[in-house]
Amino acid sequence: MDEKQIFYDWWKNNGCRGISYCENHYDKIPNRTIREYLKEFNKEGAVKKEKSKQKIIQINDLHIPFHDKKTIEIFLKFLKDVKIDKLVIAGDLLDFYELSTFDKDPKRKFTIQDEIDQCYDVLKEFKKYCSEIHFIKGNHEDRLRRFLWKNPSLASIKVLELSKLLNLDTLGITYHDFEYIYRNFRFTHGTVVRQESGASAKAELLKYGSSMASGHTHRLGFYLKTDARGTVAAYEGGCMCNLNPEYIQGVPNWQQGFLVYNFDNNRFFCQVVPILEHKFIYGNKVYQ
Ligand SMILES: [Mn+2]
Repeated sequence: MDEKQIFYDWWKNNGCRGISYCENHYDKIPNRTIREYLKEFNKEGAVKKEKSKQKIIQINDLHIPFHDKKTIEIFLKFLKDVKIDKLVIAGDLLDFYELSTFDKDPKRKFTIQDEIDQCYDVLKEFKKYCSEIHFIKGNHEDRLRRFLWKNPSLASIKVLELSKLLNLDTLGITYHDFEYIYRNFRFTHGTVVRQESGASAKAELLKYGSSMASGHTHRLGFYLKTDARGTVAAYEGGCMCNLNPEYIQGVPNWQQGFLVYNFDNNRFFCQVVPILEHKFIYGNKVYQ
């Protein structure tokens, strides 16, 4: 492999300004060694030097304003205790109830702006304990796109873009439209729904073939598969929304919880943490 290829591969895994910038930059200084490039980029702050060990937490499906406030409160206590490198919010952070095509309870008092304001407050809390946050769009956030596509005369208005509405730039949160790929692992909201915990993870894994995690089903579970190439795994991240929302009759088969990943280079170890009746255990500590 030539020097340029090694550099591009390194950039793809570690870069944050995009390949085209790097290609230009590379050609301007063709006689330098990789080591010198890296030194230069680090000095400029263009590349964030990352430890091989990374602790990442995934949460999803808060469905603000239908979020479980007590659960979020307990989760914040945990975030305060545990030093993490990244927080991944894998979709359905807010509900966009008003934009749904389903019938709506006419007595409801929330407006879209209320949802957005509450969402901002929750994100600001998360930001206190984790400087790097990734937000991946879910099907509920996609209600905005669907609404705009039905009303295309509004669709070009920049302030109506999801990341603008949620003030993600101001908060310093990275937005992903569909998936966030990190060291061969894929975080996404998910599209597949099966009826049992772990079954959707299995279906997603068989569809995509590589290790991944999703939300979407509000169920917590995982599925592992080992063959001659090694072991791959898929996870379902549960939810942090109210388990008895006004729009569902009876008891939905949902579980609250979250996922804790310890990455060591390209290997990862994922712990599924269930939250049962506003209580969970991580390490030796009980959070409630
Ligand atoms: Mn959801």
